[in-house]
Amino acid sequence: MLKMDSLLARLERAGQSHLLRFFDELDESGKKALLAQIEAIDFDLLPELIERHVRSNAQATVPDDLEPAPYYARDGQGARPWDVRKYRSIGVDLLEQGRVACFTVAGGQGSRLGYDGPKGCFPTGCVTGKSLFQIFAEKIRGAERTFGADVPWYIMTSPLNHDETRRFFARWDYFGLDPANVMFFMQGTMPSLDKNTGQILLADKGTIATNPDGHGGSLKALHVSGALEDMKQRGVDTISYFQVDNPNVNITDPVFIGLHAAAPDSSAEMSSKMVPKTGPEEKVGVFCRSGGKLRVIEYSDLPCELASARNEDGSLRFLAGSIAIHLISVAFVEKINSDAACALPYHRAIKKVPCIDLETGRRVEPTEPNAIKLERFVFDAIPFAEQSIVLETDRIEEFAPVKNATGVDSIETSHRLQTEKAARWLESVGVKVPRRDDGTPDCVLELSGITAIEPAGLDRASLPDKIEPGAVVAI
Ligand code: UD2
Repeated sequence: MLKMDSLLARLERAGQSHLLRFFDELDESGKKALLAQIEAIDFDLLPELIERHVRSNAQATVPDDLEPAPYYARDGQGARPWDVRKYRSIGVDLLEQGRVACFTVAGGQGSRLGYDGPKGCFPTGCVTGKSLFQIFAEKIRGAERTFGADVPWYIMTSPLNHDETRRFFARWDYFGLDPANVMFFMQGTMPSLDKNTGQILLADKGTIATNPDGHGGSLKALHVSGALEDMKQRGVDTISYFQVDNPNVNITDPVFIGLHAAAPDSSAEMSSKMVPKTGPEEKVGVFCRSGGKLRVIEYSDLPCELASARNEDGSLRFLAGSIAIHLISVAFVEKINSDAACALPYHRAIKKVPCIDLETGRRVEPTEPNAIKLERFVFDAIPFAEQSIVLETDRIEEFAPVKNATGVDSIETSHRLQTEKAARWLESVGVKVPRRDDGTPDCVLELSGITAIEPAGLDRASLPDKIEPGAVVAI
């Protein structure tokens, strides 16, 4: 009873006592479940978050000293030349020693694609329709063969898709990977808040409405799930982080790994890849510098005049687009988890969240956005690194995201980019690929990671001499 009284007092202090409004209507197990959910909420932090993100709706401000971030040009040339071969060989060594793990943030659903299921299960291969998970699994198999070492794979799910993701892997026999090397864990959640009052919404009388806490939650989830400990036991010290929506990503890039580990201006804590933005309006964060630190400003927070500012040669001043590919050291994730000064900020998004009307007790399906979701972004960890570097990569080689049902970043654009990448790789070893007048391949091509993880890994003898116009080929 005492416990109940103190809980009620805590809720009242936080302005959240409505969470117990229907408590007496719940059966014993329902009561227990609700109390457990309430206990999991950080009531020390919540009032400040509500003040900042609901009451005052503080707009993100960009620092006055914001300037474009320097980056390593991918060919080793540019403002600061570097020895691509040297860093590649450092990266190869680390891969051969089994010190690199893959990490996919896969908490999202395919809803923007009109797909009802975990995004990683979405059929994406442009010829075979392989799922995103299968595409990554085959790259891991190719990497394990190439480097002669295990590449453990950690997959962060969310409560929305954890069980379904695990069932999918079991149904597909882990796509040929050793199940002992594939680990799943769930990300955390945050309570969803009423956008006018800041009150936590109830999904039903005994359940708090929650949302996944953003991919930034992955740094905490790696720790609390035991994944970090598992990595250490395996001798892994470097995490190759990528999003579930990008089938073209090079998940074990020796050059990037070597540069991250050994570049003179890298503290080997958190490094990133960039592609030059296609234009001011492209929806990717931008690498910037301020106060001597590298950071990403999300596209929605970058003022228009900065997003569209140009250099004398006409190029975008803030050119370096973040494609959410990072290398993160195990030690850095530990630092983020143990040092309170490294807490990642929350960002707000306004969404429609079905909830219980507190007056009537009936469930409401909102027609307008009614809720604030609070999320953390992984790139907000970058300024906590002592020194962080950015490596330029080629858009076609590494960025073919599947985000929307049609238009930009859709399955159609991804298929085109997958084909172009495969065409380039085949041409690099002398296979003739038919091209249209505008230069685009006159065929559909898909290359599995099992076949090769880089052009040099292609076995010329097992490839055809040429691809026929209009052919649809998976290799
Ligand atoms: C993200 C980046 C953007 C750019 C772009 C490249 C943010 C805020 N923006 O935009 O700057 O780099 O990607 O493609 O990150 N996820 C979880 N749990 C969550 C939320 C997201 O696992 O709680 C995963 C999700 O499954 C996906 C990834 O994070 O793999 C990206 O999430 P998104 O689709 O919300 O990000 P997007 O495309 O708006």
